[in-house]
Parts: sequence; C-alpha cells; structure tokens
Amino acid sequence: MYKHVYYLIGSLVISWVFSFFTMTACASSFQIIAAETPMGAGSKQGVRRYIVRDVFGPVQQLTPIPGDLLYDPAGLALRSPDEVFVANRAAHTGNSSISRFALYGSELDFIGTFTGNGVTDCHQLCFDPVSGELFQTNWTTGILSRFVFDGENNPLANGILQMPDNDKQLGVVVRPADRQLFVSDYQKVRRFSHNLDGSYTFIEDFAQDGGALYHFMKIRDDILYLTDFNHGVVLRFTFDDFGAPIYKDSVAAEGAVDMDFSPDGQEMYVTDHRNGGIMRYRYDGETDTWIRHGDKIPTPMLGGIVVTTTVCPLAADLTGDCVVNYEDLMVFADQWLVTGDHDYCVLNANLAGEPCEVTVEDFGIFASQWLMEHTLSFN
Ligand SMILES: [Ca+2]
Ligand SMILES: [Ca+2]
Repeated sequence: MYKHVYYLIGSLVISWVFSFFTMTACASSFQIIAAETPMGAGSKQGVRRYIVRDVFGPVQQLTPIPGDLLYDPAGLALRSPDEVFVANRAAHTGNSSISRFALYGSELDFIGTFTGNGVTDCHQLCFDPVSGELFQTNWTTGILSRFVFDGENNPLANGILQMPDNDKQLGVVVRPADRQLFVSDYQKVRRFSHNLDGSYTFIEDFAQDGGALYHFMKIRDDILYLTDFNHGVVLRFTFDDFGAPIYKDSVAAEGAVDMDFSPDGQEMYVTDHRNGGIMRYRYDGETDTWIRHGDKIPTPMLGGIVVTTTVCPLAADLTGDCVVNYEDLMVFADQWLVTGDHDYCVLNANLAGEPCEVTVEDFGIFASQWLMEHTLSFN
C-alpha cells in the first residue's frame, strides 16, 4: 500500500531489537490550552496546546486547534476534562459563536459550533460546576447568554441574564460554594446570588484599584482570581461568611488576561494579552503567595487559558488511545515527508518540533515509544 510503510516497519523492528523499553510514562501529565487572541480583533488565529509531563517541568507543543475551525477565539472553558468550549470573539463583528472539541489522549475532534440566544461578541465563558449550565459573556450588549444541555449533549437556550447596567462584559465565573455568579466589566465586577428556581439576583458591584481593565476570572480553593490588564496583576479575593468578596493581595503579571492552575494546584499559568506568552508561578504554601518561576512560554498575544488532565504522555500515540502500535504507524506513514504550516503545525506526526515536516528525526521519537502504552489518567 505505502512503500514507505515497509521502510518504517523495518526501522521499527531494528530499533525494537536493540532496545529494552520500560514504562516511564508519568501519571501527572497535563495539557495547557490557550487561545491566541490579539489585542483589538483577530481573524483566523488558533488555540495553542501544550503538554507538561510534570508540574514545573518543560512544555512541549501539541497540535493546535486550527484557526480555520474558529473565528478569533477569546475564551475557553472545560465542560469536562475531555471537552473544551471555545468562545469566538469574531473580531467584534457581532457574529460570535461557540465551538466545541472532544479531547482524547493528546488528540482532538471538532464536535460543532453553535450560536443564538444573544451570543454576539463572546469573551469568557464558564460552566456552573453544580448544574453544568453554560454562561457566555457578550462584550457590548449587557446580555449574558445561558445554555443547558439535553440528553444528547446538544446545547439548549436557557434564557439570558441582563446586566443591570447594560454595560460591557469580559469575564464570568461561578463560585462552587454558594453558586454566586460573577461577571466582570472593565472597572468593576458584578455579583449575583443564585436562587433555587435557577434565576439570579443582583447583589452589588465591587472593585479594587480604579481604571483596572478587568478581564477573566477563575475560582481556585474558594479564592477568586481576577486579572487586571491595566496594572498587570492578578487580584485575589477571599469570601466572608456571607459570600462577600474581600480583597486579599495581587500577583504581578504583565498583560494578564486569564489564568489557570496545574491539577495539583502548585503551578499557575497566566496569559499575557499584550506581549504574548504564558507566565509561570509556583505556589508557596508557607506564605500563601505565588512566586514567578521559569521562562515565559513564548506565544503570540493570548486570551483564555484552561488546564486539563486529558493528555497522553506518549507523543507517538497519534490515534488518541495512548497505545503506540500499528494504527499509529499508519497515521505516521500518511504524514511521512509531508510539510505543514510552521506557525500552525497540525501534523501530529511531527514529534521533534520545528520545522513542521515529518522526517527521520520524528521517526526516531516514534520508534523510541513503539509498543508503549499508558492508562489515561481520566479513565
Ligand atoms: Ca495509538
Ligand atoms: Ca519534524
């Protein structure tokens, strides 16, 4: 069928004979997913993906979500460890949409894109961790779009929440402890209480440092993290007994627009919207502070970021089952000597990194993982 398949199989046999492989795959691997979001407006940027094999360890780029499936991606949210939603900002044209991707191993599949129910100018989106409801911010309309999911996981419009000030929306997050909903504008954050019938009641706005250009938010260990793009910091808030936020401290982070955390909570990743790059921080439990460490992960200007455990530590698994076998060899052979776009290398057989061409260098890595397998950590 393929002449080069036989050549590759021959090489594999030779490599196998001279090697004694042991399972070294580490269970703590995770995946960082970050949207390329230029300041102002973008077009066909993609969503970058990286594997981190150990917390604080080096990162290796995975195939990105290609920009031709998206439209100016800005916000990211995980519905589960193996499903990511991408909010398409659509260059502020008002034609925003939300795209869904299934993650398996280190691979991904496009599920589909939906719109409607007030989706016009998307920024951050988030899921209620209790009900699974999806909230999508819209930059200019004051409308927060709400979606639930039917038995076949199709999104269903679930009404909207109108901001009391009808003003801008950037970030959105739900506090798991009491299901309060937080929606940021540039200069303030609105908070809403959750009612038993599923409605929300506006409580108040809060802010720390005026003129802040607040953007995206996350909640980790019941602490609210809020980016302040103007001052280049991530603000932290705790909560009092009544759920009111109390300013705690800030972490310096130039151009900060979103952040997420390693699964063990020991590392924080902050996206730089102004200069590009992902800044890395180490948690110091004694002082309860975040300390910058390591090099910035170089990228173009970024927006949203999420971290998931759904990733296969075996780079040579090209089919997503985290076993490197004949099926992967067939995928590898299909891409043998193929050259792709160096900025968006979607050739998953390009294992050795740049340049985006599948050559003997990549095959060396493939061969070194031949017949290795690993149980996916989320199973
Ligand atoms: Ca495989
Ligand atoms: Ca290569």
